[in-house]
Amino acid sequence: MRRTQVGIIGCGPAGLVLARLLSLQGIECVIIERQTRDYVEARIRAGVLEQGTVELLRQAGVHQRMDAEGLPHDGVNLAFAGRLVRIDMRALTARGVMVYGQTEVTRDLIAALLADGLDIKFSSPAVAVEDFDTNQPRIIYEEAGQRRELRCDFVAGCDGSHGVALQSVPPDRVRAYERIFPFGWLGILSDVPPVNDELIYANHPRGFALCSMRSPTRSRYYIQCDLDDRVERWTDEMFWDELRRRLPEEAAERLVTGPRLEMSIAPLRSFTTEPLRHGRLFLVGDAGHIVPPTGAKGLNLAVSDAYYLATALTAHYRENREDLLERYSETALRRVWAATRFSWWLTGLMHRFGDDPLENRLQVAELDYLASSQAAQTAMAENYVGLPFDETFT
Ligand code: RFL
Ligand code: PHB
Repeated sequence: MRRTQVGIIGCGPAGLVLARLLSLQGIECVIIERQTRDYVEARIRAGVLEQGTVELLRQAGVHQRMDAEGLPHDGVNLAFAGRLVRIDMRALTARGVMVYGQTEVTRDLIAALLADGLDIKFSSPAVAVEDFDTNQPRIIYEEAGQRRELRCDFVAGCDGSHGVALQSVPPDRVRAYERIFPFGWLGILSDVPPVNDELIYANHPRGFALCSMRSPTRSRYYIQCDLDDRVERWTDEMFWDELRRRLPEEAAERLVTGPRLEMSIAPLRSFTTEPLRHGRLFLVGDAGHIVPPTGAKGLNLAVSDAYYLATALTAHYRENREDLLERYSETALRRVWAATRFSWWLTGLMHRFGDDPLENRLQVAELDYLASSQAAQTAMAENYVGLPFDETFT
């Protein structure tokens, strides 16, 4: 049976950042990942890094490609009622965001960890976490069809929204808060230049639209769709036509279209579990909470959770301290709830919820206020660039 200090389930941003921060402190860990390396490195997901995430990746020494290829953004745009309003994040908060795909962050971290000799067991699904109320929790997993065990000091459940870490906890010890939004996002990735050099979030009576990007030659666009919609129903042409209709005229005229590299539908869901710690099992990232993608918080929360847990584990191994491990759940959750509130607010402001035209008038009234109020813009900008990490957590 294999032994390690910290057993990490999941090779997404949460597991990878945690492993990197622990390795830099000389704390031994092993990652157990269900999928192959190719699969993990090809997954297309989030695209916007908060300033705190960028700074953390720099401190972790995985920033070379991000700083060379990422696109720093100082502003973000809101389109509504034929208008386009720019929120100048830099002027309002002295901070910004970086557009650099989650796919690239994942690749950079995997390369750095493997170069350091970290053991990542790909194609090895975890099936359960056991004995987490003792000092010797175990991850039960499969490797090449064989049942195996990893004995650990601590287990980090970084296994995403349907992971086994949370499922291993008896339901009566978990409090869950869930909201399923009555729509999804249909997304396209295409090698065409982005319609705008900054993101545009568009409120339109036909439904929400988002213009994002991965590089100066690769665009990522989303349109709100019904929950029961299917990708097979959409040709590329239909997608571009619908997107164009939801954008302000000046942007619609500039839109360059092309064939899809990928098209997929993501449902919008908010889900938070409390607490994020069960004995020696810690939930990190999507394993403990999901936010709707409006506001681009999911990946950034995975990173801040990983930062807090790495800090707490370092204090445990270096200084024999338990206080930060005890504060992990409460500290991480405060940031999670702040981002959940922001994502819920922006989702509510920008999407079509039903047929009642009153709703869109109220949304436009709020957007109008936002356009005219520096206080309202500052509040939005502070949340968009990312709220600060808790500085007392040291
Ligand atoms: P991840 O990235 O889902 O990684 C979890 C990892 O755990 C593995 N795993 C297991 N491994 C071993 N044994 C098991 N039993 C396992 N079960 C699962 C999985 O294969 C995976 O490698 O979670 P993490 O690290 O917490 O990171 C969170 C972010 O990935 C997530 O918040 C965002 O990507 C959410 N999200 C988006 N966020 C945005 O801000 N903007 C977006 O546009 C956006 N698009 C998305 C998304 C999430 C999606 N999911 C989860 C389906 C699009 C999709 C499709
Ligand atoms: C993306 O580029 O995929 C993206 C950007 C901003 C969001 C969500 C997704 O709010």
